[in-house]
Amino acid sequence: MKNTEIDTSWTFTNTVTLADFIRKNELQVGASGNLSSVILRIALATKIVSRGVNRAGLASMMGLAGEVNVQGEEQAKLDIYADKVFSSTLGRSGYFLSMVSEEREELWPAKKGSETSHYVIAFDPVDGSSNIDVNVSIGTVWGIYRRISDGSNVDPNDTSDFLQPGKNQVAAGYTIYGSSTMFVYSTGHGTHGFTLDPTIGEFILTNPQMEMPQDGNIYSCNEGNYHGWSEGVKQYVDTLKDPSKHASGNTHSARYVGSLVADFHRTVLKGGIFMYPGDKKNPNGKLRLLYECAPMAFLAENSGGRASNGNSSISDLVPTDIHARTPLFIGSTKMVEEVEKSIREHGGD
Ligand code: P6P
Repeated sequence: MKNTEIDTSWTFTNTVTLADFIRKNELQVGASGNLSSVILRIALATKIVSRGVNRAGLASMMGLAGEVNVQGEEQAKLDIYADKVFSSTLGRSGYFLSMVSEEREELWPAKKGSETSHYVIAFDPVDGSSNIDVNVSIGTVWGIYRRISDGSNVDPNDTSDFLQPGKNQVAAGYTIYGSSTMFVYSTGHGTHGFTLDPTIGEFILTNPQMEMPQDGNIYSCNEGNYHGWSEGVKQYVDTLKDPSKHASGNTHSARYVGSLVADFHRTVLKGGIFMYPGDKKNPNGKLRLLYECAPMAFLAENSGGRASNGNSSISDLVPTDIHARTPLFIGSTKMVEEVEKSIREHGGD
């Protein structure tokens, strides 16, 4: 080989990294570049968490940390680890004024936040952490808003930056730590999925412009709560279990992982409906609006799906507090509309 030639055999063809894709999109939508840098920072944080998740068993990161979070839920060691990774990696970026985490009672100022920080971020560092010790997929969920406060200081009691409807998100996403680690996000221009190639440490574009099927035959809910559900929800689920009661006459399959990120990811790819309804004991259900339901609703809508609290769009709801809960019905538009109709006809509480 002449010494003027370079060996290009190592280059990959049709390999689009997250950074390539974000920069190309940024040019197309005339973005400032700040949001692009933020998303790449989030991707870095989830790569670090992914390494922790994959080594959990080896690094004695399994099991409970012996503490309880604001939700009254026992914290797993990975919850605390992931919360620290996110808060430090993103907090030092300078892009965020303040942050909210499922693992912390109050919002707190980002390390390098200032009046020049345009955004605030809410995240669930490890969703589904009860599945960690049994090696079932778990995930991180996040949503970003433009701040509406003047940014002069961060008062933990001033939650106005976070009490915005989900449709105000400038970006949202999740990372699923499963058989592979996938980064899925949207900035309002479609929902796109990337798979981590750990040999090069890059998220590679594998699912551009994800399109959720408009209808489906999979339903996902914890039927152990059936007797506490409203009549409308019960009647809808009954039609899914008995083809003679369903307008289509089709049979349906039940799939429930017990990790919102895993159940939602399957729903985006295969269609269907995920439901966490309210019940007699918890009328607002279990899932949190700000850092679980609103980001998933943003992603669902950007892939052609729908997300509802049973009566109205999740994306229109304004949280009453940073840890507010909401019933969630999310997935194929036709199926979400069916359950909304059943609730209207047979009662929703
Ligand atoms: P249940 C995990 O704890 C979580 O917050 C979501 O990831 C999941 O969808 C839901 O709770 C599962 O709740 O009551 O069915 O165990």
